[in-house]
Amino acid sequence: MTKKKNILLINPWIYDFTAYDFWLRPLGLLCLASLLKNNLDCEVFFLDCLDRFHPALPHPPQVKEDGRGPFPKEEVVKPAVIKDIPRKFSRYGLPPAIVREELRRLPRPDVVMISCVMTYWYPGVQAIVELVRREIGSVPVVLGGVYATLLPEHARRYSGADIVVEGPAELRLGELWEQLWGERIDLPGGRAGESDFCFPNYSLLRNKDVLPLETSRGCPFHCSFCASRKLNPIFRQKNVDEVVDFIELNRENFSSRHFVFYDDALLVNKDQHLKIILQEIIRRQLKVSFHTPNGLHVREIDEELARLFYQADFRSLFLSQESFDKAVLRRCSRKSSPDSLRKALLLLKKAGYRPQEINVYLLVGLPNQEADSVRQSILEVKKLGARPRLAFFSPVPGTEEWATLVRTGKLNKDSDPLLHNKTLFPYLWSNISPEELNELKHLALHTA
Ligand code: B12
Ligand code: SF4
Repeated sequence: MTKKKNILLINPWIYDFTAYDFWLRPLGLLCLASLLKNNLDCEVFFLDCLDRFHPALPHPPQVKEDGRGPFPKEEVVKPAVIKDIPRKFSRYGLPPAIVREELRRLPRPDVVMISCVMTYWYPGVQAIVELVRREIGSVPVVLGGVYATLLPEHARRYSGADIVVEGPAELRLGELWEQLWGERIDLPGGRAGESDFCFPNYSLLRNKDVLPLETSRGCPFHCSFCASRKLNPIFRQKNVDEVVDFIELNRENFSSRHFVFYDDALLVNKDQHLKIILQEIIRRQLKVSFHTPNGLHVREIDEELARLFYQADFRSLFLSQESFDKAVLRRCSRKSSPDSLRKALLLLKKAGYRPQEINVYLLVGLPNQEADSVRQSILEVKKLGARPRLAFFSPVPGTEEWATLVRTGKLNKDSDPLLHNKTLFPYLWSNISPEELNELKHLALHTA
C-alpha cells in the first residue's frame, strides 16, 4: 500500500499597485481541497499568504461590518517592465517571516499545489515557489488556476512550478495524480448524474465569517473583455437543493454570516435557479447576508427577483451596466441597456433598497474609449440615484479587446502579463490620461 500523501495548498501573495480584501477568498483552492479530501488518501494543509486574520500579525485586522478590509502590505521595488509607472507597488499579505515560520511548522509535504487568479499576479507565485524551494528543498510544485489556464506557456517558463495544470481541477486531478505517483484514480467529476464542479471545503480558512460560493460555472454571454468562455466553455448550474443545503450546513457549522457569490452569470435561468434558491433560503429563515462583487446581469432583474434579493438579505448589490454609451455597449457587451438599468433600479427601490445601496459598474479604459463617454455614464447613474463604481479595464489574454490591443501594436502578444494590470491603461494605451481618470474617479465618488 502506498503511503498517505501530505499535500500543501498555497494561496500566494498579491504583488500589485492596489489590493483590498473585497471578499477575496481562494475559492479554486477550497474546491481543490474538497476534491482531494473527498476522493484521495491524503492529508491536506493550507498556507494562505493573504490571511489577514493571522495571529502573528503585529496589528489586529480592520474588519468592516460586511467582512471586508485592507490587507497588510509592504512596498517593494517595481519590476523593470513597469518601473516608469508613477505608482507605488507592494506585496500584499503576510510578511515573509510569518510565511517562512508556517512552512517550517507544517509537516513536510509530498507535493505543493498553488493557485493564481490573475495573470498579472504571477510574481506572487514566483516568490512563494522560491521560498518553498529554500525552506523545503526538493518537492514537486504544481500550479493551477486562472493564470495557468490563460497563459500556460508563460507559467511553464516563468512561474518556477514543475507542473502547470490548465483548467478545472475536477477534470485534471486524475491525470495529475498519475503523473505524480503513477497511480490511477477515479474522480466523480465526469460521472453521469453528478455535478461536474464540486463544493468548496471551508474548513481550511481561519476566518469563516465570509465564505465564497459558486452556484454555476461559465456564462452564456460573450463580452469582448471577458475570458469566461475560455475558462469555462460550457455554462452549467448546480442543483438548487444542494446549494441551499450547503449554505445551511456551513452556516450551522461555522456561524458564517456572509456568503459571496463568485458566479459569472448568477441570474441566468433565474426562474429555475436563483429564485428557487432564494425562496428556500427565506423559507428556512437562514440568517445570512449575500454579496455580489462580481456584477449582476441587469436585464434579468424583474419584480419578483428584486423582492427576493431584499428579503434574502442581498446586502451589497453590484450591477454590471458597463456603460450608457450605445456604441460601447454594442461593441463590448449586450447584457444591459440604459432602459434595463432604469427599470431594474425602479424595481429594486420598490423592493426596499435605498439608491445608495445599489452599485453600478462602469467600464473605464477600453481601447479607444474616451473620457467623455465615461463621464456621461457616471452622470446618468447619479441621475438615477445609484452609486457609480468604476471598473478598470484589464486586457485579458484570449479576449477580443486583448486581440485589438495586439493588432493595433499597443500590446505585444508575448508581453509580460504584468502589463495586464488594471491600473496601467491610462499610462500605456488609453485615450484617457491619468489626470482625466482622477477627475472621473472624483466625479464617481462624490455624490451630487
Ligand atoms: C470571483 C472573481 C473576482 C472576485 C474575487 C477574486 C479573487 N481574487 O478571488 C472579485 C469580484 C473581487 C474580482 C475582482 C477582479 N477581477 Co475577477 N474574477 C472572478 C471570477 C468571476 C471567478 C474566479 C473564481 O474564483 N472562480 C471559481 C474558482 C473555483 O475557479 P478557479 O479559481 O479557476 O479554480 C478552478 C481551476 O482553475 C482549477 N484550479 C485552481 N487552482 C488550482 C491549483 C491547482 C494546483 C490545480 C491542479 C487546479 C487549480 O480548479 C478549480 C476548480 O475547478 C473570474 C472569472 C472566472 N470565471 O474565473 C474573474 C477574473 C479572474 N477576474 C478578472 C478581472 C479582470 C478582475 C478585476 C481586475 C476587475 C476590475 N476591473 O476591477 C478585479 C481585480 C481584483 C483585484 N485587483 O483585487 C479577470 C482576470 C484578469 C486577468 N488579467 O487575469 C477574470 C478572468 C474575469 C475576466 N474579465 O475575464 N474578481
Ligand atoms: S462579462 Fe459577465 S456577462 Fe460578459 S461574458 Fe463575462 S461573465 Fe458573461
